[in-house]
Amino acid sequence: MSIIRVERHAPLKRIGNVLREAKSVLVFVHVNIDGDTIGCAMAVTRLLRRLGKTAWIVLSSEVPAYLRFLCDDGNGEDVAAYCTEDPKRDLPELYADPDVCLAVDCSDERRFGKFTDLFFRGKTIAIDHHATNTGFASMNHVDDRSATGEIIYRLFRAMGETPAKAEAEALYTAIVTDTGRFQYGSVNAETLRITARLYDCGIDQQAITVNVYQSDRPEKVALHTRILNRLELLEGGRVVISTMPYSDLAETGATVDETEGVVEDLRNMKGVEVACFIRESKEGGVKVSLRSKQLLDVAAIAFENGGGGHLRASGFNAKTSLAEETEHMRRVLAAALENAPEA
Ligand SMILES: [Mn+2]
Repeated sequence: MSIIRVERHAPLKRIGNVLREAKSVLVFVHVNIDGDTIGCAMAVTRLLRRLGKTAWIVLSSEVPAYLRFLCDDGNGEDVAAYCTEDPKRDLPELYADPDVCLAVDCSDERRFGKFTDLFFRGKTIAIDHHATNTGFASMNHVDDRSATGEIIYRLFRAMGETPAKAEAEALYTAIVTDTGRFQYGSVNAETLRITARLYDCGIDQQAITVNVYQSDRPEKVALHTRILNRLELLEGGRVVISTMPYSDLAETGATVDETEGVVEDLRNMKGVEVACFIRESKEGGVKVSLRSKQLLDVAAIAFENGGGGHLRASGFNAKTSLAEETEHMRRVLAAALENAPEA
């Protein structure tokens, strides 16, 4: 009988030692890339290269336009200098035999998209903050913090490293995006202490704000206008649902990552407890995003439907049609509200 040892709370110091001993590291991000996953990946990749390692980020989906500045070394947004979408072609030796495969902000191995098999070729490490994390790596460090960016900062410190400016900016981006600009209940004094340390590293917070929050394309605004126009209030205004047929993208010229932020806008309405955004996928089927305000555990709802996430922010994919899933979610959310605790 073989014993597979899985560690859920591997100390960051030991993870740091494994990274220090490695010659090559592949860093894995989750599909539907957000600021936390790519911010962590860029911070750690920059650090590893600074320490003389070969380090690359494996992309299973595109880096959204608003996050590409993280790969800018003063010569433009050079994603290809840090990331590969085809490691077999671009990094044949590393593809065949990586020392370490490190996943950041990924709750399970399905989050790598098509690269699940590649991940398990190296010594596997996962650093994550999702309560629904399955402990899929051989060394896992799962900590219920506001952003995986907080944990990666702590990894730097455990390794005795102070983030360089670009590394600190990547970590700040991870934290500011995953906390909804420091608004979520997951934010605490430690989040702000770590953020203060990142300021001490010389980050250009204004430049990050412009890149992340003040660079929307007109096509994105047109897409959000459509989605918001389609919203439906249910359960006395406590539930809001909106949808996006895949054809919206071609008709507005927007890209799929430009749906970012719309479900939070839906939740912003007074009286809404839970917001649900359902979009058609290119491959068929739908992606459902859920955000709650104060009462509902949307991680549980997502988990029951094969997805995962956080107490107030979660999602899942389904093979249903847009109309079927909308009807399904009307029922699921009405029932969940009925069982929710009182405000
Ligand atoms: Mn995250």
